[in-house]
Amino acid sequence: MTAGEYSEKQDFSTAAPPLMVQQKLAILFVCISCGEQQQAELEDQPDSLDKGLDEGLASEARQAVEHLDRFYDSAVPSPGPVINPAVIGSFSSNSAMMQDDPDQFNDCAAVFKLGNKESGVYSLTIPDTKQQFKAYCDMETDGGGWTVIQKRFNGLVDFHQTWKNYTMGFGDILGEHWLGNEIISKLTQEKQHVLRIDLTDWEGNTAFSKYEQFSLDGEKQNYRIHLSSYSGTAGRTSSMGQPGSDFSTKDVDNDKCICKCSQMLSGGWWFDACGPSNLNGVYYQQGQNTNRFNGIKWYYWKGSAYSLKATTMMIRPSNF
Ligand SMILES: [Ca+2]
Repeated sequence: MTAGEYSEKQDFSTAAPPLMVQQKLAILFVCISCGEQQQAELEDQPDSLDKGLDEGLASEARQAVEHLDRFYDSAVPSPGPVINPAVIGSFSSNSAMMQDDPDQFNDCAAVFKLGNKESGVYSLTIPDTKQQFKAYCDMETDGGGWTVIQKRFNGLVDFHQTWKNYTMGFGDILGEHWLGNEIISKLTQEKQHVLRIDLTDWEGNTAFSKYEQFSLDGEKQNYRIHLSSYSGTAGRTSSMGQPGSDFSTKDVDNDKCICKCSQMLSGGWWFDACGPSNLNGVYYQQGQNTNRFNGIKWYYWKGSAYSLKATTMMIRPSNF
């Protein structure tokens, strides 16, 4: 044997079994599209399948992203104009405050109309009950009076929560949180509501999506979402997916896919199969936020692979 000659036999047995990766990819593809042709596409990817599990997972993400880009066919619009860059800053700097008589207020719109026009945490009462809850009121954006139902901006709260936790709400009311499906359902069944969604990307752009009619059914109907009259700057098309989608979490699968979208994409959401959005996905920090199919996604603004920096979902009665 001469110097430099390769003397060690390469051992391919240490690579992860291609079959395992292939099965994982197959599940992913079927999940996203509920179609059948993707299995054939998988078999055209022998290179990625042979590079082992880590490479396989990276490939999985890339493939999923590429597939979603084809699946939702319209081009991604350019980022909209800066709407209200102050919202996120004001949110985290406000201190909690309480009004004198919480029995009077079912929502932040009622608080606002009685003269409390400072954003912060207020104690409210679920309609037709004595049951109180705390909510963050945004009194500045788009005329104020908004009851915040979801907030993310720093990744400190885990949103991959159970059905029970999404029902009851979780997180820090002054930080990241989910208000709770039961409260949202009660509020939006009591009277007609508007839903507004404000989004911030990692380049400092903001955009919003707004629905003039929004309601959630009760738990027996899996907190099914109803939306109409879309407008806003976060895409010409709504990213909320199909109207009438049921809510799913990691432990309760109500989506229209043979897979479990919540387990695959993380977080609780109104997954379709699995749909063009998930504002409760994994929070990725700047620099880690691209090529992420399980991040905080709003497809028609930033595409399927981009995970957003900050989100706010908030509701207000239509007659405000
Ligand atoms: Ca399913």
